[in-house]
Amino acid sequence: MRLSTTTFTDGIRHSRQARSFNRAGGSASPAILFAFLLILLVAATVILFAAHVYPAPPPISRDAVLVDRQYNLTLYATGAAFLLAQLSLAYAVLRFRDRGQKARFVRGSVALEILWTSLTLFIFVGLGILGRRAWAEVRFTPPTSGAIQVEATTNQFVFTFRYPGMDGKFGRLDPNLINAPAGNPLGIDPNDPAGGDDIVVSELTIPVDRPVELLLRSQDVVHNFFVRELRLQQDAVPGMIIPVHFTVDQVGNYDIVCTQLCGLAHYKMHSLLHVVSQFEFETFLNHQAIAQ
Ligand SMILES: [Cu+2]
Repeated sequence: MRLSTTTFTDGIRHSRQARSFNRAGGSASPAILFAFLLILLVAATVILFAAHVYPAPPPISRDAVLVDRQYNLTLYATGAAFLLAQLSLAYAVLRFRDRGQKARFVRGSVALEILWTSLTLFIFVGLGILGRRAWAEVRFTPPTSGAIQVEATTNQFVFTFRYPGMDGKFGRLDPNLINAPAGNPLGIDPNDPAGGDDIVVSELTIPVDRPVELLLRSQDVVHNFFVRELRLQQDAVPGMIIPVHFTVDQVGNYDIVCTQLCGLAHYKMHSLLHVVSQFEFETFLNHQAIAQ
């Protein structure tokens, strides 16, 4: 009995010693595991981007090339910051892991705070200034002379495009006259002579290598005009006419989609952009003028 009591208390003392030894020495495994997972995550992210797993379709305008350039620049700058931050974190986790040492309160460094805050500010403002050309030129500068004007009207859940016709003038619109089943989805006023030759179609046809100015409108909620190959995504807002302009340098057919969640059938709000030769464009206009 005496012997067994001694063995029991000895056992407790030994296990307490073992625990305090562990506490004093810390444990490396959680830190190693965390650092390993972090490096794995960073490597997987870099490989995903570098391998171009989801490549964008080739750009079809000069502005689209500028957007791509800006995108890559932003990706390199933020990618470098991401790599640096995550690898530093992995290093810090390993270097300052629990070795049984006492925790120490660190106030930080004002100089370092100022340095990385101004560096971040400099990089972000710099990227914004560099990106201004790619983004603002399409929207805030007028198109070059001779641009073809096309009006793009959105509503749940269709795109409608209007060409001004031979007179080069759009007819007056009256919301009270909107009647899609009767063939007037835009509400063109029949009493305005400028509207008599307007061409209204559900797909956008434009000539290659000619500047096009698109006037975006919406009849109900906020929609969006997005063509991946143009790298152009612009909201259409009710009550506003939003101009954007571009020049496509490659013949082809491209998808136009709405990227604003505009209602239950948003997923099927879709149209097509046909980029054709100047001759085919004129033929298209003539055919439509006769048909309408
Ligand atoms: Cu929509």
